Amino acid sequence: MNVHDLEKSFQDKIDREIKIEPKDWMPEAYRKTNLRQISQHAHSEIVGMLPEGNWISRAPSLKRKAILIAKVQDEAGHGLYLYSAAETLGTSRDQMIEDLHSGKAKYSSIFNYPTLTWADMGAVGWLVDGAAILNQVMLCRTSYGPYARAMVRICKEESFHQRQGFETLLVLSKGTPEQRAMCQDAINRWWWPSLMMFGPKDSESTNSDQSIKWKIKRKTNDELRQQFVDMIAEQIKLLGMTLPDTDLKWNEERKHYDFGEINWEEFWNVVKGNGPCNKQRLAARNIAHDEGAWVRAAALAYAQKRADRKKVKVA
Ligand code: BYC
Repeated sequence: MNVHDLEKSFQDKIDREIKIEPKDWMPEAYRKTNLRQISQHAHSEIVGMLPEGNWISRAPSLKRKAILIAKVQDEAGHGLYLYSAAETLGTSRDQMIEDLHSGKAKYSSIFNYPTLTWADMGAVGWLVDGAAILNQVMLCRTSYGPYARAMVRICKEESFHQRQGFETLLVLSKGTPEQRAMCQDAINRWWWPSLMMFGPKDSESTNSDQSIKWKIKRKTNDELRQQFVDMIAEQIKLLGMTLPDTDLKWNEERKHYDFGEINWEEFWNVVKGNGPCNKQRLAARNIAHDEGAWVRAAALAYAQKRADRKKVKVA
């Protein structure tokens, strides 16, 4: 088959909802787009452990601490499934990690904001994991098999994360005036950055058209963002709090909430590495990697020892 025929039968498979697997023929651009998105996603999970890890030692009770530790461990697991899925596209984990540590690779803008109070743990769970899960439910049906399968498991854990975030805020929303103020302040700070997680407007999104044709993405950035606004605008009523957007109102004609304009300058500034915590996040990852060198060396030495023992037994 020539390239044209290969491309035709590839698109035909996508159109018939047949998953693309690592050893199947795929256009180079499809491989690169998946690698870009999956590795960015993996990095987001790993960097995403930092803002929450910040509160493990200061959680207000043993129960909250245990829940937060479990959640942060889940994020580490998500990162590992995703690095494994990305490796099937022909790159090494070492290379991906090097790209993250050097600042070459992107990760979600949201993790470059600081977590200032305990209420931020609730807001991150409810809003950040809430935004992530909408995107990830769609990705359970993405066309690349290893990515779709990783997503199924991740979504199960992510929906627990969102509920625990909401419950944390619900408790604060019924607390003292100080706790209620802390809850509202966290919502105010995390609302707009959460909307930015879905990426630029469709008209500015460079990758969306092709990714939708290849069914890597099934919904556009704006469609998912609207779905998120509609969901949160209802859920916030249960908290008795408000969203920091005076333009937010139900539009009967559209059957959706209208909402205000996102500060895109802020978004691109954070994506380009100049957000409030970009430098701090990369420094923390680099330090953790350097300090973990002995663990990797020990694991490799142990694996070598086991392999040598096996060889002796076979001989
Ligand atoms: N931040 O053409 P577009 C989590 C970049 S973590 C930074 O629309 P695409 C969690 C984009 O990469 C969940 N960069 O791109 C963990 C592109 O640049 P390049 C993270 C962004 O890929 C711990 C350029 O802007 N989720 O759940 O079609 C604790 C143009 O954009 C962002 C995922 O990673 C951003 N927000 O669509 C708690 C989901 N947005 O690469 C929770 C997987 C855009 O061409 N990823 N850019 O140089 C996706 O679904 C898609 O990649 C996106 C962007 C929707 C994010």
